[in-house]
Amino acid sequence: MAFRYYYADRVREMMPGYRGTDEDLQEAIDEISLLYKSAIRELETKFKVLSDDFDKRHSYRPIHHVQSRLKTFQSMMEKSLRYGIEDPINNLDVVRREILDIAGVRVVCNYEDDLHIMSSLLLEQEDIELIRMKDYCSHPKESGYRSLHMVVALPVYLVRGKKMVPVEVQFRSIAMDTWASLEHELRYKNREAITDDIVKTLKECAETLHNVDERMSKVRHEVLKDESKYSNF
Ligand code: 0O2
Repeated sequence: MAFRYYYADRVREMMPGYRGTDEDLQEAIDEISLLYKSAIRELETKFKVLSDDFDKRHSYRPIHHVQSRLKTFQSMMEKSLRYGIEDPINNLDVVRREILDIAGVRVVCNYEDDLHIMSSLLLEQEDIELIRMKDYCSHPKESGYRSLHMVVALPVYLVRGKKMVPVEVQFRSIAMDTWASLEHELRYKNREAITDDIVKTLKECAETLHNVDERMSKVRHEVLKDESKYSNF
């Protein structure tokens, strides 16, 4: 294997107390890496195919870009502890069952309409199993955050058969993504500097961008009104 997600000795330093051998730990880490990276690749391909087909049918690509990430081992362990999983390093099977965003795919669409179309097209696929959905588009978070989150399980075919792997998919419009990326960066840079006034301003910016999203959608429908392009996708 040319490049490893994590080496067992590094993980031992980070999370002392693993009871098995280094080989056992490396095997468990490599399995996580293979399964979740493969599930991400499968999903990315699905979105590429949908985008190509949409372009073929409508000369339009609803997806602006797709971003993917595998959670760092440290972040996986920290979240496990926050979720009350005891001794996560010795209970990696429980971590894999409970932590549903080890693999994450973010689908940034041009308009809000597009993200609903793309999420419906994904859910229609018969190998996709919806585990849960959080609709922060209809019900934004207190911070102003908007996005459609779903956790789906999809099959990854290995030498020894099929494994269903959960992936968190976040669907956003460009405007939603602009706000979330900047806000995330600001929070990450200096958490202490985020005063109540800043929180309020950020929330107002989210509202402004939502307003822009709605107005741009209206303009788009005006421009395309004679074409009924997207009525049946
Ligand atoms: P990263 O690196 O983006 O993944 P759950 O996972 O559902 O058990 P959680 O973590 O509360 O519990 O889920 P939630 O709030 O539905 O989704 C978490 C992810 O959504 C975050 O991941 C962000 O990507 C995004 N998110 C949620 N709220 C906000 C927000 O107010 N601002 C921004 N910018 N993003 C938000 P992580 O864990 O931050 O990391």
